[in-house]
Amino acid sequence: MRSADRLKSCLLQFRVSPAGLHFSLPHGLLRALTLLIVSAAWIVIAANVEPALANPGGITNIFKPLSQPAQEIREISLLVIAICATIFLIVAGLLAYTIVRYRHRPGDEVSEPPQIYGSNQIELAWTVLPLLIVFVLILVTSRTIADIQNRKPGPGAVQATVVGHQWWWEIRYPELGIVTANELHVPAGTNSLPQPTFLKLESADVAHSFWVPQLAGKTDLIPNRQNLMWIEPTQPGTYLGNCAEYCGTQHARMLIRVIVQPPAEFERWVAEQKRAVTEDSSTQEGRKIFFANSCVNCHTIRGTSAQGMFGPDLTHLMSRETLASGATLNTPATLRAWVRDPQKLKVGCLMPNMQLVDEQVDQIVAYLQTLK
Ligand code: HEC
Ligand SMILES: [Cu+2]
Repeated sequence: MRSADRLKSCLLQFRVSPAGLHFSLPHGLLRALTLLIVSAAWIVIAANVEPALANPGGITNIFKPLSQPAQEIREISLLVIAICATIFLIVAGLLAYTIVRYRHRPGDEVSEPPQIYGSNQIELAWTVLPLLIVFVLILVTSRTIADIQNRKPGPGAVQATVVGHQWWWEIRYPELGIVTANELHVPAGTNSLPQPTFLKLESADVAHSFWVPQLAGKTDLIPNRQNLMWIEPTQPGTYLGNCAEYCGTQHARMLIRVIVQPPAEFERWVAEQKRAVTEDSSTQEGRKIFFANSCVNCHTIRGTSAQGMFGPDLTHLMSRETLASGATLNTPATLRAWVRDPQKLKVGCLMPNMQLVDEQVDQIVAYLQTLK
C-alpha cells in the first residue's frame, strides 16, 4: 500500500473491532481538541478574571494563595494533581499507542486477538499498585487536614464570629465588642510572627459557605451549628470572597471582603469601631425619620434605641467600602439609591422599599452619613 494511502486511512478511520464499531478520527480528534482548548481557555480566564467592582484590591486566584491554610492546601493539591497526571499520562499514552499500533489495516484478517485469563502477576500488579498510591494519598491528605483542624488559637489570636444571612454577612468580634457587616478586618502577620484570626461560622437562616480563595478553603455556615476556621495572612490588602453555597436569589451578591491591615492600622480600626456614634445636630431631621420608621426594627445603631438584628449593624456604616454585601460601592449616590429603593439595587433582598419621599430620603441619608 502506498504510504500516502496509509496515512490517509490512519487519519480518516479506525476500525476498532470486527463487529464493525468504527469512528472517524478527524471528527473525534477535532471534538477532543476543541473541548481541550475551550476548557484550557476557561481555566485561564477563570483564574485571572478580576470582578470589576468587586475587587479593586487584588486578583482572586486560587493558584495564588497568600495565607495559611490556603498555601498548605495548594501544596497538597499540586501533589495530588501531579500523581494523578502521571497516572493519566501513562494510561492514556499506552491506550493511544495501542489504538494506533494495533489498528485494523485493510487486508488484515478478521480475527480475535489471543485471550489471556487469570494472570496472577498482572492481577496482583494492578491491585497492589493502586492500593499503594491511594494509601500514600490518604496519608498526606489526612496529615494536612489534621494540621489545619487541630490548630488552636494562641493568646494573641483575633477571634471573630461570622453569621451568614440571606444575603449578607454579620461580623462580630465578641472580645472587642465590635459588630460590623460584610467586611472582615484582620491584622497581617509576618512569616516569623504569624498573626492568626480564628473564625466561628454560624447561620441565621439557610446554609451558606465562607470562601476567600487566597486565604483558606471553603467552610460551610450551617443553621444551629458552629463551624471553625482560621486564616493567617501575611500580606496587607483586600481579599475578595463569595458565598459558595447556593442560598437563594441574591446568592451571587453575597460577597465577603477580608481587609488585611498592618497591626497598627488594625488597632486604629478597632479603636474607631469601638467609639460610640457622635450625635450631629445638623441631621436631627433625618435622625427623627430614621427612628420614626421601621428602620430601627431591623438595624442597630449602638447607643441608641435602634436595636434591630435582622439587617446589618449601621453604627459605623460609613467606615465600610461597600453596601449590601459588595452589591455596590458605598458612595453618597449609591447610599441614596439604596434607601430610596433597595430592591432596585439588589432585587429580592430582604430590606423592603420603605416608600419614602425624596426629601425624607435626603434627610435619612444625611443622618446615615454621620455614622462614621
Ligand atoms: C425588614 C427589615 C428592614 C427594614 C425595615 C430596613 N432595613 Fe435596611 N437592611 C435590611 C437588610 C436585610 C439589609 C441587608 C440587605 C442585603 O445586603 O441583602 C439592609 C441593608 C441596609 C443598608 C446597607 C448596610 C450595609 O452595610 O450594607 C442600609 C444603609 C440600610 N439597610 C438602611 C435602612 C434604612 C435607612 C431603613 C429605614 C428607612 C431600613 N434600612 C429599613 C433590612 C431592613
Ligand atoms: Cu449565602
